[in-house]
Amino acid sequence: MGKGKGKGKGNPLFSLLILSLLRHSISPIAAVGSPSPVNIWPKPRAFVWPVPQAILLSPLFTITSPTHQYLDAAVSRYLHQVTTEHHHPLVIPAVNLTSASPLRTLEITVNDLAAPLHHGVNESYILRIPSAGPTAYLTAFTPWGAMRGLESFSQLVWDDPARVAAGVFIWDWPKFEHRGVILDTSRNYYGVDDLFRLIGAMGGNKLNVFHWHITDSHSFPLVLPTEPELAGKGAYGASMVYTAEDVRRVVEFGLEHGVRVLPEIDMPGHTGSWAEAYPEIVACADKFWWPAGTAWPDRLASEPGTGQLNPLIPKTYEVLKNVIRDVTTMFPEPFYHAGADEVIPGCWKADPSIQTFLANNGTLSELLEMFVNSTAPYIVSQNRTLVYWEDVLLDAEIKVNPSVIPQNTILQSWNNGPNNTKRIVSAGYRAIVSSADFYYLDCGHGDFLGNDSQYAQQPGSKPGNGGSWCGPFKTWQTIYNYDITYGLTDDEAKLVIGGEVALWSEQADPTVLDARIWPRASAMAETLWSGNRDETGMKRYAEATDRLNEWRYRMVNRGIGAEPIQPLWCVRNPG
Ligand code: CP6
Repeated sequence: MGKGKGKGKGNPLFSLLILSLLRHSISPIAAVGSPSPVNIWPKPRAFVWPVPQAILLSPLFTITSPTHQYLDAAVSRYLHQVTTEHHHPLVIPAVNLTSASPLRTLEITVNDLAAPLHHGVNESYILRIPSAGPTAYLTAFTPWGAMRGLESFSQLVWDDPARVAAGVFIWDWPKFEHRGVILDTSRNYYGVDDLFRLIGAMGGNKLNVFHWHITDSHSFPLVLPTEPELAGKGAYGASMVYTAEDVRRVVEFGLEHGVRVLPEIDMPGHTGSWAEAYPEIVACADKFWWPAGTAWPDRLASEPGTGQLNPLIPKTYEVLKNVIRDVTTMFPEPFYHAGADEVIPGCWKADPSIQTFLANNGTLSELLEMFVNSTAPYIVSQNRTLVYWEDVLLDAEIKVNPSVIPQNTILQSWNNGPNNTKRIVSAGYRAIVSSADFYYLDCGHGDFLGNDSQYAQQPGSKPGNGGSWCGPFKTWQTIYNYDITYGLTDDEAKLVIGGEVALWSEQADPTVLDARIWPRASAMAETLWSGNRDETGMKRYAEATDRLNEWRYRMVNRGIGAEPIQPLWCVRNPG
């Protein structure tokens, strides 16, 4: 692989000039003459291909780029991919080869090599593949934008010998800055290889945040240097853990794919697993605390005893200080997700010390407020931006006074029925949208025995035990159609930084990981990158079907077990 600086095209003023000219000359969603299935998923903002044709990749094809630790890794990977992938489109594109000699070089220019992979980093790129001439050009402001452009280039390559769409001009940038996937590694364990496969596929879909829901009530798989007992006793087993070295490798892998790794240590609820090491700081960790014969409440994940940290005990904060310090040391990511979802009244009420507090006119909300007040400032002091689940502000029963939540905190909505995203942004907070009605990938797989279930009424049936109650299954179309800023004013919509699909793992583990996530997460990826509407403002999902199907086959060829979205027959019998 050759290295070298591009010439004049590295000049930021030159790029700015192009950008501003383009801004006024083409419609951002114009896609001229793009015959399916020459396809980029997610669809670029501007894709101009006036005369569809292709050019062979030279056997000596190479990619040149400025030296950068992570971009170098991406360049090697993409060079290997485009020269060996030999993707055979389901429908052979009716595109002639140009008579020009093969493409020799993709020349990458980056304006700001020092830009860190942080929230809001510029991910735009311009890709030009001429119809003649030995060189194609990829220009980006940052290495992360260059990675997005490399992915687009790779998706324009097909066949053996490899050829690439030629006479193409692409200018592309994301609609939403935060585009993520949540994976829960507590209910079931996933190996580091599974996480790599997930992060790799995320990069391919231009998703940029891996929200790692590491710990929960069921297991505590993260080995912390100063609190090793939490995993030592709380993990499923000595081999079912993530060491500091594992985390380092996951974070590095993310950087090589333009994916941030955002850790969540859920608290004060969802902490039953902490009681294996520290029973004294966890309320209701006893498996049998729930009153015999009563139904589990809705919205409670199926679990042994949720466990909630006891805010009244000083030892709680001694442990937490170590946990938070260790996590911020292991994860360089400037966002820190501190959970705060689903704090259950019955759990705290079952604890004797808390009963005394309540008997003296204390309230459950005051307890949560005490907890947030004693932890949030410490997280902020570690130079982190806090992320919490919406419950901390919006729960019907246990919520804090907004004054204890720093104003730059980001709140993640998941109960979108009452339009909680609107409530979050009208309180002035930024929001990440993970509506269970659209973005929960585990839905439709659970033991659905809630009160509204047909089975609940039958004699002898057990009360619902939670699991994933959020059926039905969310189809890719449901996900694709969803507008995360629906019902918001323009000003409110500006506070929505993006969305995350979630795979909760009560009924998922590595055997089903790929198929539960892909290609449904791809549907969100396109909606958040370039939207779900065509140039006329209509939802483009009929047109998206063929492209998603093609992209799904390409993912499968890349080793991702994405599930099928239609029978092959549809491709053989188009129209
Ligand atoms: N675990 C945690 C969960 C869920 C949440 N938090 C969850 C709740 C309802 C459904 C699916 C998942 N399993 N820690 C809510 C944010 Cl339907």
